[in-house]
Amino acid sequence: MPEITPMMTVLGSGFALHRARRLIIEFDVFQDNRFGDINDNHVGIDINSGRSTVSEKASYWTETRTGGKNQWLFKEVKLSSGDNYKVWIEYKNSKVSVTLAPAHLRKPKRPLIETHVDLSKVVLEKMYTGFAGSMDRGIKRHDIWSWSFENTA
Ligand SMILES: [Ca+2]
Repeated sequence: MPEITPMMTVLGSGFALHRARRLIIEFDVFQDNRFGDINDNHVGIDINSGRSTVSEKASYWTETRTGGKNQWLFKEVKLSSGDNYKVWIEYKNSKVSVTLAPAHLRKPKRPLIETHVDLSKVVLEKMYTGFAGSMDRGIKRHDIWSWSFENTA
C-alpha cells in the first residue's frame, strides 16, 4: 500500500516538479494556451503533466425539483471572487472525482469531474500530498482554510 505523507509547499512560477510523478487537481484562474486551458476559471485533473486530462468550468451541480421532476442545474462560480469554496477529491473504484461547492453548502451529490485514473501509473511507494500555488503573470493569493486527508484503504 502506498504511503502518502501530508506536506505543504508553495512553489514559485511554474512547476518545479517537471519529471516527478504527480496527480494534480488544479484550480486555475489563468488561461494558458500552452497547457490547452479551456478558460481562465477551471478545475482540472493533471496526471504527470501540466496539461489537464480532463477539465471543466469551475462550477457545481445542484439538484432542484421543478414541475414534479428532479433536475440538475450547473452553476458556475468564479474561483477568484474571494468567496470560500469546499472541494472533495476522492478516489474510489479506479475513479477520481472532484466535487466543488460554495463553502456554506453541503457536498453536491453529483461531482463536477469524475474520471478513470490508473493510480498505479502515478503513485509510487512513498509520495507526498500537499499544495502548490503559482503566480504566472500576475499576483494571486491562494488561501487554504482547512484540509484533511483520509486513507481508508
Ligand atoms: Ca490549467
